[in-house]
Amino acid sequence: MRLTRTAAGPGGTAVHVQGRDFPTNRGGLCRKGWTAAEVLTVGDRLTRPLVRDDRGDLVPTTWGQALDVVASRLEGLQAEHGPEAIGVFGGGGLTNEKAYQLGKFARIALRTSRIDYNGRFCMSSAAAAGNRAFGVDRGLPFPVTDLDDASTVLLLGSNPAATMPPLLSHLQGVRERGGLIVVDPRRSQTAHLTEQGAGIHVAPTPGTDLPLLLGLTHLVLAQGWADTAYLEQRTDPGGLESLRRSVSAWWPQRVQQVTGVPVATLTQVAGRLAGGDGVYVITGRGVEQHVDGTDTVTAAINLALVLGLVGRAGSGYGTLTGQGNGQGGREHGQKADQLPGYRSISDPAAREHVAAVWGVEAADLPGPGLPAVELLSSIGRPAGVRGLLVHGSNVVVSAPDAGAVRAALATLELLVVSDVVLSETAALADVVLPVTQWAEEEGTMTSIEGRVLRRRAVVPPVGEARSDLDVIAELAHRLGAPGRWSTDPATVFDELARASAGGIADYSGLTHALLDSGVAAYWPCPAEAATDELVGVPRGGDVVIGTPRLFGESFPRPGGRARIVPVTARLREPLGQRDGELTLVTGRLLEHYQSGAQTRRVPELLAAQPRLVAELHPATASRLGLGEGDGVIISNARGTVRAHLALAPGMRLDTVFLPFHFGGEECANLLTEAVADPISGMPEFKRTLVTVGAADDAADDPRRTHDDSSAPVRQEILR
Ligand SMILES: Nc1nc2c(c(=O)[nH]1)N[C@H]1C(S)=C(S)[C@@H](COP(=O)(O)OP(=O)(O)OC[C@H]3O[C@@H](n4cnc5c(=O)[nH]c(N)nc54)[C@H](O)[C@@H]3O)O[C@H]1N2
Ligand SMILES: Nc1nc2c(c(=O)[nH]1)N[C@H]1C(S)=C(S)[C@@H](COP(=O)(O)OP(=O)(O)OC[C@H]3O[C@@H](n4cnc5c(=O)[nH]c(N)nc54)[C@H](O)[C@@H]3O)O[C@H]1N2
Ligand SMILES: [Mo]
Repeated sequence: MRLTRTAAGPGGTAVHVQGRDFPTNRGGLCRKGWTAAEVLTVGDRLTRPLVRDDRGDLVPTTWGQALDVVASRLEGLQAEHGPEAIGVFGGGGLTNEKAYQLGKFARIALRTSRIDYNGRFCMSSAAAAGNRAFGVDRGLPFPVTDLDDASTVLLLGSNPAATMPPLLSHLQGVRERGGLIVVDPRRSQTAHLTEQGAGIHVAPTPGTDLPLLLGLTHLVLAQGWADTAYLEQRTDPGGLESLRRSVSAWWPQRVQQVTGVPVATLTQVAGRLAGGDGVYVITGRGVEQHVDGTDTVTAAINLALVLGLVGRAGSGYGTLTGQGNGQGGREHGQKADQLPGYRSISDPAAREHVAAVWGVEAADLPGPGLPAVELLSSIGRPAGVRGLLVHGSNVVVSAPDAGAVRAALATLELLVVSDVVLSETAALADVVLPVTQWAEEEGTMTSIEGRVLRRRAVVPPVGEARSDLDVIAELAHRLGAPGRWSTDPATVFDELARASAGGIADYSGLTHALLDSGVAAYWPCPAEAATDELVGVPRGGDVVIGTPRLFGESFPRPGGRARIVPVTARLREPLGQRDGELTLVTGRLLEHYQSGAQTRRVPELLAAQPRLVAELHPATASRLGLGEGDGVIISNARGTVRAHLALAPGMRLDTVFLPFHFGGEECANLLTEAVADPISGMPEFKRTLVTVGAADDAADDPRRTHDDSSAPVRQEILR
């Protein structure tokens, strides 16, 4: 069945969203996908540049004036305080072309090292763990369709029933075979489906996945289930011994004590993992967004390596990518420490190569900058940024300790936000630039499986909206930047491909034209792969080029072997809850996307989830004297959030769940702490201590339940 969805498009053009029959989604879309056309035409879509006037209002202006203001203030700030006074904040929703151009713009037009992006909140711990173990970070090193035949999947901290419904069809088989094991402190929709399918739901104390994984590895080793032949052949020498030492203290009873997971469950899970072919270990944000996220993912990888799963056909380790271009967004240089092609900005050879493509001297490229949390908290500090350009993130809602972020942004001397709507962050800006989005522009995105996909324009841009590529080029010209600044996505892609040549994420064999011809291209896809030695393996009618499966022969590390990095668990005081405190776990709802900037503007989605709902176990609620639907306040030293209560028997007694999709007083990140994993820079979104209590009556006033931060902007000027 082909379903069609229609929405009146800009200028009356109707945009139809149709589920394309594609190997990853098989014609299916999630609810956000079906309503995606409506995001193009939301009532308050930004259509003209806005500049803040003397009275503090954002008023419409021309592109020429807005860009002149931005360029002259950037120059002024840099003349006074040096290049590092300007920061750039990108997004994993940007196309590959935009992400590439933004990284280049920061380094050679602004000459600042201060660039990072929201992927730091999203993929960075799994990326860091993958890099150090395998020498490469590609979400799934195998096509997603490989999961169809799995016999056992250990899914750690991921809730695809809400966050990636099309993926569920690939887990359908393993679920029916009773082989799905979901690790999540709450009974998420995915955990619920798992239990229905006779799989296992493991509900550890939040933030104890690392000891849990060390405990599973301990059991595997103790039972003699390690694949020693694989370890000998495919991993660095000495790895097994160091691993054995690092897990030796994690005997099952101790793991039970720390994680709350019964010994019998641990034994059952370890047995399933070791029990045959078709075994996968997969991580999601639930285990990654912690101060020990990199080590936790490393422990998951070690478990997969000990079992000999990685690089063996029909088994493996992977992480489920987040945003639309979560994968491609982390390859082309918007990361603080990165140059295009997933190269390191600290590597002299990489600097030489990329500088040559950009037409500058390697010595002129800045070094590594600050990861997102540090970048934001540098604002207002002596060497901190004084001006910030934001492309594709709504940090006022999505960054940890959002109250402090809002206060810091207010002290900036210049905040420029390019967005499609007046997000909570854009509402604070000095200059707001209206940009084009998905169906209005050409470009490429890279999927969870490392497949490079073309995104095509089907409707003209709304109003005066322009691509981020135009914004970047116009500013680069005004700043007198060296190099070429094309606004044509195909030309930018060609340059990206050259810059990536020889890098880890090598796109040099690809062009828009080649991708348009319908090939299924997986990176690394070097020039040779696309021309002389094009390996045409038919798959679903497509020609496959590049590398659909990594690690079959070797790992891209010195010696070609994977590395077992022994990790240990610091005891993180799961018992640190004082009287009355609960652990706040945050996550996602099916109907909303991220900060909600887009989905809260789609009536169907807002109607389905209009306000912040806190989930609490009925026994905990009754202990606190609270009932279904009650107004509650959730607070800690950083902030206070208002929500309404839903009784959820699938919650642990010691936790409360909040989605982070709402702004204003309903913003879960008012409570989270700006602490980050020291290796990856990923913030601790999934474990925060809070107290929950009844709200006063005023909280039930419906007028208070929605963020109103865009109110100062006169609606008529947005037409
Ligand atoms: N509907 C919807 N879909 C989305 C998004 C969205 O905003 N809305 N965002 C996209 C993006 S950017 C991303 S990154 C992905 C994220 O996709 P997921 O990783 O599935 O997302 P989350 O809901 O953040 O977290 C998953 C689960 O982790 C659990 N969890 C919390 N703390 C812990 C813990 O300590 N240990 C364990 N084991 N689990 C824990 C939560 O209860 C939650 O059910 O989704 C993508 N898809
Ligand atoms: N408590 C808590 N907080 C979290 C998380 C969590 O699990 N718990 N998850 C984290 C994760 S995984 C993520 S990915 C972040 C995401 O959080 P954000 O970075 O805030 O992501 P979005 O809400 O998608 O914001 C993207 C913005 O870019 C705009 N936009 C869309 N397309 C374009 C474009 O082409 N160009 C430009 N310039 N703008 C565009 C959108 O309108 C929107 O305002 O949140 C993080 N925050
Ligand atoms: Mo994400």
